[in-house]
Amino acid sequence: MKIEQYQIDQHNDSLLSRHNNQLAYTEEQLGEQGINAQEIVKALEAFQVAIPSWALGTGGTRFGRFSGGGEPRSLEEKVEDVGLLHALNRSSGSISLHIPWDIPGQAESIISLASSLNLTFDAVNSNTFQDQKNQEESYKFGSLSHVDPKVRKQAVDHNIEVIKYGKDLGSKALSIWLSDGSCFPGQSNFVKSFQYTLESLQEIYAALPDDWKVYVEYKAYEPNFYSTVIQDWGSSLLFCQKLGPKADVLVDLGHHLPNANIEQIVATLMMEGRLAGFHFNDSKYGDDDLTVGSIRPYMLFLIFVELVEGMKRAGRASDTYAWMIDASHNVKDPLEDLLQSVEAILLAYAQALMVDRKKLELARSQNDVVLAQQILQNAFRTDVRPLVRESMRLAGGAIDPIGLFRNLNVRSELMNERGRVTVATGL
Ligand code: PSV
Ligand code: MN
Ligand code: MN
Repeated sequence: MKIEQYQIDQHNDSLLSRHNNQLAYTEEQLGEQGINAQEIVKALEAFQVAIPSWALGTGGTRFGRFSGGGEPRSLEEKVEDVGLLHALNRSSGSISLHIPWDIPGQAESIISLASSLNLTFDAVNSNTFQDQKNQEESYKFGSLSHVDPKVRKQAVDHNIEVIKYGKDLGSKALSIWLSDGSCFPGQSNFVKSFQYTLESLQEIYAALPDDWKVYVEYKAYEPNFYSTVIQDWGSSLLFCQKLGPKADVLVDLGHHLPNANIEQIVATLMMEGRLAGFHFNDSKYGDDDLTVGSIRPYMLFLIFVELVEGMKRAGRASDTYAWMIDASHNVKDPLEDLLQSVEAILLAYAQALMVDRKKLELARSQNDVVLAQQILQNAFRTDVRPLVRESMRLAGGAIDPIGLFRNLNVRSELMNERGRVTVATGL
């Protein structure tokens, strides 16, 4: 299944006059506030969000998995699915692989498939949170932090192998998320676990190519429920600082204790120049991996307010950070879900770009709390959907990606091609 440009153009033609009216109204509204809407549209066009290979199938919970039809059965089909997303929204131009869920056979043929769909390979992820068939040592009691050096070595070697796969594909970063920790008090020695992990990470760091980065992801709990070795941004930052300049902290929105002020964490990491990027998702309770913006869109906006400010302060373009979605669940079509997530990210970004920074700083300097809140909420309460649609249209994508996905019956086409009962590899 491939979406042709003429199908996108036809779809856009049918929506164009309505879209233009809405866009003109938004431009006028922004213009009255001295904001150049076209500059925001340009910034949106440049913002690319990577798609994780494991979000393309219906997700599971530990209670069960209700597979949808037409899910990708191979790495090639996963790349094709991301190609469909990118054709529709032009904002999902890369795929992130998880090894060994995805094993690229012939790097050249997978690269040529990806580039025919205008895709590149984002960070590669290692997996030492599950045992694989024929694996000698078990990760039941940890991997990089394990008390047994043989297990640590196996986990280090796996990460080095993942770097090799990534090198062949043109990736430039390794993402590490460890489930290491303990389920009960007394089970592990916090300090030894940290030090073993640091030694292991140092070996992996030494194997990084010069132009690579390692992203260190933290998570408060799960699957370990008493302690996690890299439990929060502070621990992650500490590891990164000890490792060196090629290590940065990766923030996954679902990996915090309830009510954590994530926007403040982001501001601090950016101040220190140690933010790698994001795993976007949303949650009500824990690492729920729900659609971005579905539960707490205001928090997402506040995070983007900090991201925009941090990027400006550092003089860094948005494409120098790693933006990715890390979400999947049981009840929606995974491709529609990803389109919704990308749209939510771009909406929050557009709103954050609208914030009048000068006025905000002035209000802050005068302790005008009411005005400061108003400035933020004025942006948050502006309907910027026409700007996001325009950025996709200008880039060659669809004005209404989900609408077109449905009009073209993409899911039933995929079911015809791949079968009704398919289960994508991954969690
Ligand atoms: C763990 O919860 C996580 O967020 C990590 O990024 C993993 O790599 C990914 O989900 C898949 O399990
Ligand atoms: Mn994650
Ligand atoms: Mn997670």
